[in-house]
Amino acid sequence: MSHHSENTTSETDFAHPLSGLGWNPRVEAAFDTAARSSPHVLLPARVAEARRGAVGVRLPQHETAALAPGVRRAAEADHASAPTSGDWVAVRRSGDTWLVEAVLERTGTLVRQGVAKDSHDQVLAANVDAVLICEAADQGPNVGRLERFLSLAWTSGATPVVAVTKAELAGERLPEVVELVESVTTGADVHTVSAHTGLGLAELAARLRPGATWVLLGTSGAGKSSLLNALAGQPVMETGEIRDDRRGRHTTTHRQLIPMPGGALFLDIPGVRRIDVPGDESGVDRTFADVKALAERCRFGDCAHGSEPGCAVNAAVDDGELDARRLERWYKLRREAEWNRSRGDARMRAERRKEWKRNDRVGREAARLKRGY
Ligand SMILES: Nc1nc2c(ncn2[C@@H]2O[C@H](COP(=O)(O)OP(=O)(O)OP(=O)(O)O)[C@@H](O)[C@H]2O)c(=O)[nH]1
Ligand SMILES: [Mg+2]
Ligand SMILES: [Zn+2]
Repeated sequence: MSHHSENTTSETDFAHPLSGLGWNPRVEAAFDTAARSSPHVLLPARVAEARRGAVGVRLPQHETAALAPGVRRAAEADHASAPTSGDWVAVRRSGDTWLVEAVLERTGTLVRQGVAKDSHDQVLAANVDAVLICEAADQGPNVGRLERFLSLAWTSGATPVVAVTKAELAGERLPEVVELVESVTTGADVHTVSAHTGLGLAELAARLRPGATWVLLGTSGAGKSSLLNALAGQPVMETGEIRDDRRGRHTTTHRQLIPMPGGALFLDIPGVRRIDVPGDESGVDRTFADVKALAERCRFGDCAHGSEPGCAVNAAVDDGELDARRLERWYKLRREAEWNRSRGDARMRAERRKEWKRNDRVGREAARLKRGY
């Protein structure tokens, strides 16, 4: 590249080809580290869709990449390390296929905890800056669910933003719905939007910084894909009717990364019915920051908010300043987070034990071979 035209060439002419996918100095540094330690020529790419054993990447052109043996082994040992939507990866060309050689270090990871006995944590989205939680105005709102989504979002390290969707369907109830949503949304903004009438879209669009990655979180039928289409100004995702049997239809069946006209990126994911709070109380406490702040004003540092004198939490409930049900939900989610953490620890112990046994077997086998019988 010649430099004599410096005066007439703007900096953006030299923009990285991946800048439209959220490429930034942090990712660049992570990629350089991966590239230096590999004997191959590697290229950076972003995962748009994760499939079984392969990923759809953007380089920026769409390609399918298989997992290199090292990445595959790591993914088998720890499912959470498998490349997932939003991940930055280092790929290389091998014959006529692409191979993912490394998954670059993540920030802002939305993880759905697996609490069933043999389930694994599922990384829903990697490298997200903001989580847009969608709650339909005509179906509630369900504040308990919202608190769960908020807890998950806070734990991810990304910024939660709440969208009250399908606003026009709430009719006269809209102010009441929004007020209820706001009453459980501490420290996050609430946007009232309608994909059909266009209400609130400009305000929301104004928040979408170029290069920032947003993930949509909400139940099936909450209007996530419709909102995405409305923000994009054109159909980028399929949307669908909600089925009457209340099971939802899951119009969006796999996660997808969509670059938006203004330069932001959106990860549309299938609706989530139930969210277990992560085994990390910090997200829950952040969600209930208002209640936690009250608790810090109790007379006794170890106040259990029972019948202790000088309990600021109970005083707030008595004054009608704090909804007793919200307090109950805080306790419940904290207990659940604790329980999930212990489950996670137990699972990790069991996995480690399995690993030891395996190594032990391999060791015995090696010794047997050495002895020659
Ligand atoms: N009246 C009205 N209907 C809406 C609005 N937004 C979405 N809908 C409808 O709600 C239904 C579900 O919308 P989707 O965008 O497919 O919902 P989703 O959250 O992406 O659902 P999944 O992909 O299954 O997770 C569709 O019938 C939409 O037309 C809105 O602002 N107003
Ligand atoms: Mg959808
Ligand atoms: Zn107290």
